[in-house]
Amino acid sequence: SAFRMRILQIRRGRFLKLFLGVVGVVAILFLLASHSPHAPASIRSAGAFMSKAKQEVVYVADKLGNFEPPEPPPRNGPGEGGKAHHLLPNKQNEGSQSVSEYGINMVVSDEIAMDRVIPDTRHRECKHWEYPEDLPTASVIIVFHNEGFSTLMRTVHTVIDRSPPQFLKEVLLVDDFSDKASLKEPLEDYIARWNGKVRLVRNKERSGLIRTRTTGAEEARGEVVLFLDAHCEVNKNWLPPLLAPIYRDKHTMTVPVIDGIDHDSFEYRPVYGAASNFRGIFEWGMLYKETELPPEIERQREHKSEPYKAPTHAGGLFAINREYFLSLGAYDPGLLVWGGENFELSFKIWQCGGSIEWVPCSRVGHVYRGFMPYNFGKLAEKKKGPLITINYKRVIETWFDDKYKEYFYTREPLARYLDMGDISHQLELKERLGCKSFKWFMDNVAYDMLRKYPELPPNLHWGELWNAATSQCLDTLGHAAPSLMGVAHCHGFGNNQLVRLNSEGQLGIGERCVDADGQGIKLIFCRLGTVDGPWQYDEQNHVLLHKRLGKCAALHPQNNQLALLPCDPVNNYQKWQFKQIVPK
Ligand code: LR7
Ligand code: MN
Repeated sequence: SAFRMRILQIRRGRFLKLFLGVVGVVAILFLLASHSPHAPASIRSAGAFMSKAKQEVVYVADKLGNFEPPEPPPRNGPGEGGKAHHLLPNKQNEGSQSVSEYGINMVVSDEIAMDRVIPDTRHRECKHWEYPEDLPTASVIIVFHNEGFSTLMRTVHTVIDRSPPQFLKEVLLVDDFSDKASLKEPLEDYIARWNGKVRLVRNKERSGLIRTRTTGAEEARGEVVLFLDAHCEVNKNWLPPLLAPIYRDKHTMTVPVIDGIDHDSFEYRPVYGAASNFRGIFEWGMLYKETELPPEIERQREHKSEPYKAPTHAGGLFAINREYFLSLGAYDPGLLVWGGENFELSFKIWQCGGSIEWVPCSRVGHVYRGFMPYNFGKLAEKKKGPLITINYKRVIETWFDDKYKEYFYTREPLARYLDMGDISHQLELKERLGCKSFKWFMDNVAYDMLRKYPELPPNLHWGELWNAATSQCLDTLGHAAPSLMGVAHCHGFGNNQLVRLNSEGQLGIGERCVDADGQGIKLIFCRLGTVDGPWQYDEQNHVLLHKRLGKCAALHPQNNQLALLPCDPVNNYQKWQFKQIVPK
């Protein structure tokens, strides 16, 4: 039946294309005839198509359905239509306070309806797709720690309102040991309105989002587990398109396309246009990135709106067969709190025989916060930064081949010294499941990533870049690129002072690069697809030469600003040394 469904979808597809062409011609003729800027005829034609298409589908199989809901009537009110909402002056203070507490303007959220209408951001083809009537049921799992009440509840409302009830087994809320009063009895009272369709379980201690998701999957009763962050609004007919690829193949994980919701105004806006398709990748420091679907893949697709394979995903929003997820060991239980779990699951799925598909016809809004409003609790004796890097290290040590591990340590040299704990169980699992190499993954799945993030040449030097005249260190000063670099007291923690010079002359700090021009020495975006740079370090004289401009990196004695000056190897203001950073 899986095979049949694919045929059906393809047939539907051809029909759709033909139809869209016909509609186009009809609409143009109509426009020519009526000179009307609006074209009601095309809408009527669409209706005709729907019934015609249904006959066609009924003829082929009686198992497909179109779950498209009726158009909601437009409404007026705060945030309706996905528009930005702004507070009256007397509420603005309270609003800003809530932003510092939640990373989200909860006063704005409180004024917006739970079921506000949001724009349908999907490709126009999407409303014509049909899906099996007997899709698997889903448990929508929302883990939360100290989230705002109305954003959490809006997530639940939209799931209940915009999912065909026969496919929604339950909404499972898993409380990761929140301490806010609003999330105690008030939450229990509120969800009672859904008569058990919304369930709540609570951790007895803080477990972090990764372990809490695993708990949710164990607890869930649906055939598919579908994870959402606690500050989402699912969009029109979001659920069937996520379930259909899993129906076809249980080893497929599906990912909706994420739209943005502004943390301050709640404006709902797509990150990408309806016809542009992106997919998840990463750079060698394991920062998550997205890149346009490679043209050679796009060309092979019949429809802009059909699902496509992707190397990885952002982490928060995805669906997977529950048994399959658990058979993969769910998430590595050694991963702590936040970060890297998206890669762990992605590599595991791909390398061990499954696949990941992004689904353009499933759209979900997510509130992007400017900062993380919570700390990592007792789980993190270490600071957040190292903890996330420890997660990355566990993941790459488990799933990368040696050659690729080296790229991670080149980009993140201090990670070599971090204690990642015991990964023997992960390696056993990889062995037991007979998983493929990382090279296989790179060659077959993530190959286009190298076009942006090529394999890295080794570092010749790395550490703090110490100036002999002032004993200060090169520092980004916490500014985002593009910006002027400065110097500051050497603190030994790395971070904004951890500088790497590779064998191709590229000077890097984190994922950014250092270059210079007449204005000074700058932190810039590295040129995608390249790993080279203009710098050369002279180990005898300790000068840092900018080869292209033929000058040396110098500190101005007067104003302590950085500049390129004619090289003067006896001038201490031009002498730099890479000093080893001792991991703390
Ligand atoms: O200790 C915690 N316990 C929790 O239950 C910390 C957090 N959480 C909850 C939290 O309440 C929220 O519901 O976990 C969920 C995710 O936490 P966020 O919203 O603070 O994470 P994020 O949106 O900043 O980060 C992204 O990366 C994370 C890495 O571990 C998770 O995978 C998030 O789910 C993920 N979010 C998305 O993918 C949404 C799209 C954003 C992008 C890119
Ligand atoms: Mn989030």
